[in-house]
Amino acid sequence: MAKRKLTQNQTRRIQANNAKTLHRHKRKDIEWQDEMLGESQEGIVVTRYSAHADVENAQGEVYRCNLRRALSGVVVGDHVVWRKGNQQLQGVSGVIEAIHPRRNEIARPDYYDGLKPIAANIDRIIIVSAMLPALSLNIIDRYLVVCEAARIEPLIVVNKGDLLSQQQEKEVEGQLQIYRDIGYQTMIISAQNGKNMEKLSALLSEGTSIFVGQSGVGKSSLINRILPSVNAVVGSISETSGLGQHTTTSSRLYHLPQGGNLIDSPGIREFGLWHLDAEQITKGYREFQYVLGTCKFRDCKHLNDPGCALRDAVAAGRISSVRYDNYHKLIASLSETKSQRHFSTL
Ligand SMILES: Nc1nc2c(ncn2[C@@H]2O[C@H](COP(=O)(O)OP(=O)(O)OP(=O)(O)O)[C@@H](O)[C@H]2O)c(=O)[nH]1
Ligand SMILES: [Mg+2]
Ligand SMILES: [Zn+2]
Repeated sequence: MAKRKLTQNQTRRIQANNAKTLHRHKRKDIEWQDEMLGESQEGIVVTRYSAHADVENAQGEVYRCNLRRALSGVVVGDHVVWRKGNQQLQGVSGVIEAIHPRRNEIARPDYYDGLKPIAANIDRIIIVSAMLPALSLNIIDRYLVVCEAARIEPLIVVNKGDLLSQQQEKEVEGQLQIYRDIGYQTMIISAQNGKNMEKLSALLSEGTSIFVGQSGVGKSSLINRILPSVNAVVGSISETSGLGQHTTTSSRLYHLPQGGNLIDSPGIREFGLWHLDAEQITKGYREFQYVLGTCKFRDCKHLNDPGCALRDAVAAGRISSVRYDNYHKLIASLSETKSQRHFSTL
């Protein structure tokens, strides 16, 4: 293969991975012997760090645990079987021995680790965006594809509503209408002045919800607004790049006083979807499903193909042209990222 110059991103990833490997090499795994451990008990993973996980027992006590070797995929929200040690070893209190089967999971592809689960047993994905760093419908669509694939109900929120002028708010409402028209719930909110926060909190009282979205959109700030005692760390937006600074580094599950659980998650730099194929992406656009079967050709790519029912629906205004364009961008990015990935693993 011809030699290509590494992009800045690729160089950064290689360096980060190298540091991770060195860290793993340095770390000595604790060997828990059977006689050092108490009875098996049930628990739920409330935080996953690179080498450990915090597990909460039925009494609400949290213990830092090691993972048995085969359980490296443990994520926040996992129901696990674990055993408490009769003493702490290097600050660790026990060990996770098994994971109960997951009801569902959300995952993202990682350049080095393959498909990486992010969280498990989720009832609601709250896609958080904001005008600052930038409101991107493309990113919202990416998350929606993931929600549809995992069959988890999404809620689309635009945070930092306090920064919007009346005119801007009208514009954002117009963009959100695209999603309301196809059956998604949407809301403009503000962690700063509390706009619509009661409405949002009311929706969270059942099941487990997770905040997802780019770094800097205000996920942790929303956690602090809903649960002031938590005091989650909040970062600033970089003045030079205008981007968030990846402040939250591990997902964490909180219990809400009115019932329900809420997970804060780290912003993801590039939310790739190359673990999904074109067909799965197409299925992720729920409003396309009614027309897809009626294209003239079975292998219609919905671009310039004659007799494309999808394109006709866009022309007739029955399907949003923004969603249609994003769809094609997503399909195109799929092949680009796949070839990039091939390159980066060489
Ligand atoms: N004006 C305004 N600023 C907000 C609001 N919510 C959050 N911010 C600001 O946005 C910046 C980023 O907030 P965070 O809560 O750290 O964002 P995050 O989504 O948790 O970011 P990561 O942890 O990096 O993924 C901080 O400077 C917050 O003060 C809001 O409703 N209005
Ligand atoms: Mg955060
Ligand atoms: Zn078509």
